Amino acid sequence: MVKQWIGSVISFLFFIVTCLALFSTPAAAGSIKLNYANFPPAPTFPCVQMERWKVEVEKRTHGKVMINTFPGGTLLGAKGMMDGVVAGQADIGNICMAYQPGRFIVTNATSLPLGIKDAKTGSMALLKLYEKYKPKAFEDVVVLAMFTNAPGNVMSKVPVKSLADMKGLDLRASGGAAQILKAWGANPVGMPMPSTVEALQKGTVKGLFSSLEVMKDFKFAENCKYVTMTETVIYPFSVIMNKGKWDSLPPDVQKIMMDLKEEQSLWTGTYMDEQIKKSIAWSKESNNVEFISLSAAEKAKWDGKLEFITDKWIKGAREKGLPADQIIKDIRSYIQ
Ligand code: 3IO
Repeated sequence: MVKQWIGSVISFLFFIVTCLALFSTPAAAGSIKLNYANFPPAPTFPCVQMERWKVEVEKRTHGKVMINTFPGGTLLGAKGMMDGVVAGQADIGNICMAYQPGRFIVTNATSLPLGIKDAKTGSMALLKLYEKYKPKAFEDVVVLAMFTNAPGNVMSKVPVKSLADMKGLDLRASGGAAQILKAWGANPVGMPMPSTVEALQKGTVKGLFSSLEVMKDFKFAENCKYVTMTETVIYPFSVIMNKGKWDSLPPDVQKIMMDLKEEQSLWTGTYMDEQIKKSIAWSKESNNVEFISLSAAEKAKWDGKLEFITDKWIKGAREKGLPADQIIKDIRSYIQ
């Protein structure tokens, strides 16, 4: 009796397992294909993080999702990225929010001169800010990651040692960083990072204001033999997905991507901070770049010129009905 009963239980279990195997076979490998657009060249950090995300997603979905990556603006360029992803020209895209400053008011508050010390801190603060406020600017897309570059320094063809040297100097920057250059008396020239290569070669600009990994990744050290250490202001980035495409994904894939969001953001900030160190060493060794530090007194003068910028942002954001003071308070507490 008992033996017979155990026998039927075993055959029943066997039946269940067979059914599961037959009916829940995962979708065929590569059955979901996603296009991921990026604007700068493949060796730069936004594209390195893109390749890392691709590998992780393909691994964690066991190949059910395959990502086709398009670096170097081959699918969408810097300025058309957001609208291109909303329209579905690419499924996924990487945006630099500084290229459309009026569009990303809340998240661009991270590029005020608030003293973010590195990319890891900036990336986590940006992601937290996004998660708390879920800004309207992102309502047509799904956010897959948020990160920042490291604080900006002046890379130039001429030495910059004082505010007098900055006066009227044509330096490339965008968004919040451009406002800071202007406050220092320089002449900010707005353009996305990839256009800077030609602008420097032609002499349209005398340098740029951004994170130092570009000295190596874009070989700017060949043109810019001087770096002035200002360690001021980051650029916020986001990886976004077309909403319709997102809705079409199975829940297990969506979960894998959401579980990756914070991890990917942190990975990118950490990677960026590492690249800065390598780029500084490389610039000194291979191109003899001179790194200029401002004296404490000079630095105080530079910082003093920036005090009005945050107040001005608060005033403008308040007028748009945003909780401006709280946003600044939150960023300050996230970056402590
Ligand atoms: C950046 C943009 C593309 C590739 C590498 C980069 N490193 C820093 C940035 C920030 C940026 O977009 C800019 O305009 O300085």
